[in-house]
Amino acid sequence: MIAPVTEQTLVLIKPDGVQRLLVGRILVRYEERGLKLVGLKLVQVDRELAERHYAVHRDKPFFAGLVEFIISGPLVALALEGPNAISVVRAMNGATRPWEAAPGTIRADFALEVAENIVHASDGPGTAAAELALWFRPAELVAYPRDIDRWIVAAAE
Ligand code: IDP
Ligand code: MG
Repeated sequence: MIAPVTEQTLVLIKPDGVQRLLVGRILVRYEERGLKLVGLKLVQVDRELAERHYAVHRDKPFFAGLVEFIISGPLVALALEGPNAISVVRAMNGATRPWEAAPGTIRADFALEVAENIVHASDGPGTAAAELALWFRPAELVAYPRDIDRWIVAAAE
């Protein structure tokens, strides 16, 4: 058996998800998959945090619009943990462009346009660590046991 790597990743349910009353329906997907909620908050983002979060896109033509969108209303920040959580969540979210996202993914099910594509997720171990530190103070990430994990996470050999 390939030993899974336990990872943590950052998810944002963007302002369009909050305004369209989709927070619960999106959260339940991650929960039902078995991912563990280790951080959760509603945030009215300021411009500085938005620009830091999307700093990698600073030179892209859509950067200004992206920042305006992400500060246009509250969003929900989640920290999720589980085996291979980073790639699992990226796959559940679907392709950046919703019209290219596989059916059954969040973006395919709930979005049509790239600028308003409902969710963000970290794209690798480095960005996950940096984004979790950007969005959550250490004390806001909670370590706790879940009894259900014996049915979800394989025991280490
Ligand atoms: P990702 O969110 O799937 O990781 P990125 O390429 O990192 O995709 O882009 C970050 C976000 O910027 C996207 O989720 C989307 O909201 C927005 N974005 C990406 N490309 C475009 C574009 O061509 N026009 C407008 N917005 C875009
Ligand atoms: Mg990205």
